[in-house]
Amino acid sequence: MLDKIIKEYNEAIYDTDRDRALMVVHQAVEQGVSPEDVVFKVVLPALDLMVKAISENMDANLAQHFMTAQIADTVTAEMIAKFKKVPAVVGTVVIGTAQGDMHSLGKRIVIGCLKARMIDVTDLGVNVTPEHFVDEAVGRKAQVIGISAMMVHTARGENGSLAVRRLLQERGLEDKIRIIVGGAPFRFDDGLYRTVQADAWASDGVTASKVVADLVKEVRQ
Ligand code: B12
Repeated sequence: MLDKIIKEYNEAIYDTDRDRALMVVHQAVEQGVSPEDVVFKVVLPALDLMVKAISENMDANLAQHFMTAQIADTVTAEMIAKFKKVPAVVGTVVIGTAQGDMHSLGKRIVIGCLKARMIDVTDLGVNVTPEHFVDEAVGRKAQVIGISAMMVHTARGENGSLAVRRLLQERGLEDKIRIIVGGAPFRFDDGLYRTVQADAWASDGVTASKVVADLVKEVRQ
């Protein structure tokens, strides 16, 4: 039965048909599939598959990628409320687009993926100042600051990750908060994250959720 549900769910998200995807999971639960299986055997593998389709053979487009993450976010939130044992939150992240940068689509995909992996995320929006990143991270006891930058000058510039790093140093927060960056410039130069003094980078939302989980562990050790 699970194979049929996986197939129907994957078809629905490839068609960017949110209603059909939700109907598939609702029917699955009515037929006795556990909410845990819906999340771990249907929704998360579907996210992995979409990223694979995008990155390896381009057999998917941005709308499909975007909707997969948004649907995963919705379904996961709904299913977690029905879990027998509420899963522990993996970690807390504040994420935003660097100052001067208004691009938001990639960040929204990342947020959907993080939430689907039980990571608590606050979206700080676009054009976020370094001070706001750090103040919000401290206020929300976040272990990770996520900075999205889609343009070369906002990725490399003085108001993005470099400034956030400087503030963390000045405020003595470097052992409590890690920085992860992402966006097109980091995909073109996989060493750029070091240049801008971030702790890590990720090429997509699914990878980001795994890297964030590792960063949270580092901070908690
Ligand atoms: C859509 C788009 C826009 C839209 C943005 C709409 C929106 N709400 O986001 C609009 C039209 C508003 C726009 C405006 C501009 N844009 Co524009 N835009 C793009 C475009 C075509 C796609 C970007 C996108 O959404 N990609 C899809 C998403 C899914 O991919 P992604 O962002 O890379 O995100 C993935 C990963 O990078 C990663 N990721 C993303 N963020 C994060 C964060 C973290 C923490 C992690 C771990 C991972 C991660 O995960 C995501 C999911 O897989 C790109 C070209 C391109 N192909 O990249 C140009 C592009 C980024 N834009 C560009 C430019 C120049 C501009 C403008 C200056 C144009 C102008 N003259 O006005 C303005 C800038 C305004 C501003 N101050 O920001 C240039 C940048 C050039 C450069 N090298 O710096 C590009 C590269 C186009 C080009 N070839 O010239 N843009």
